[in-house]
Amino acid sequence: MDKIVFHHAPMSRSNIVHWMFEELGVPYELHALSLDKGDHKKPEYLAVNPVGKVPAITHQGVTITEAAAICAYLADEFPAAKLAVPVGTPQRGLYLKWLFYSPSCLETAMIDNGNNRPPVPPRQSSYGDFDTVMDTVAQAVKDGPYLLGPQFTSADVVLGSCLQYGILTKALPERPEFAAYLKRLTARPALQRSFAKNQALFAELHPTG
Ligand SMILES: N[C@@H](CCC(=O)N[C@@H](CS)C(=O)NCC(=O)O)C(=O)O
Repeated sequence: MDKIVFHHAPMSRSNIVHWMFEELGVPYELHALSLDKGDHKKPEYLAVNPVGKVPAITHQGVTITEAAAICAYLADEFPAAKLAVPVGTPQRGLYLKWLFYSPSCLETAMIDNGNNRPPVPPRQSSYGDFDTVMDTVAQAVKDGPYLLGPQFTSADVVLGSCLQYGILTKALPERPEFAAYLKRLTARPALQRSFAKNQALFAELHPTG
């Protein structure tokens, strides 16, 4: 298999992809960056991703950015892990819908809310209005255990990460449906491993004293 290089800054959006790798259990070469030290704006990394943001992966000569796209790509590349809904399956459309909904609607609503941005007219907004997004996500996760029912997919990695971050930073409300869903996600050994590894990596990159 062609080597996958993972350009990763711990405790950032690239934790989403880190969790994905833990779920997949596939090998990769870690290229660790410190956002605090500005590694992501250095020429070596700008040659990989000219936007200077993480995450990114490089595989088979192609660099892929955007956490959700990377997770979707990896889920398709490694079908044995069953983190994607295969083409030809009716649920595939729902799977893609949640993968796209998270960055384009949930995350945007979260960032607007967290920064107290005045709402734009709902017809122009990609997500409509904040309360509708909250109700939509609550409805989607309330029965569970996952977005697509019994199957855990990369859409849970993407949307669950956003939800977890938003609640932690108080940019999203604590709703019982969110709490129950996050409890199910944080019980996953892959997420627990990812969190522990990212804490250790962050400490290694940012020694104190
Ligand atoms: N839309 C991108 C956003 C990536 C992004 O904004 N990453 C942040 C880390 S959380 C970053 O690299 N920030 C550094 C900067 O912009 O200087 C994705 O979902 O992957």
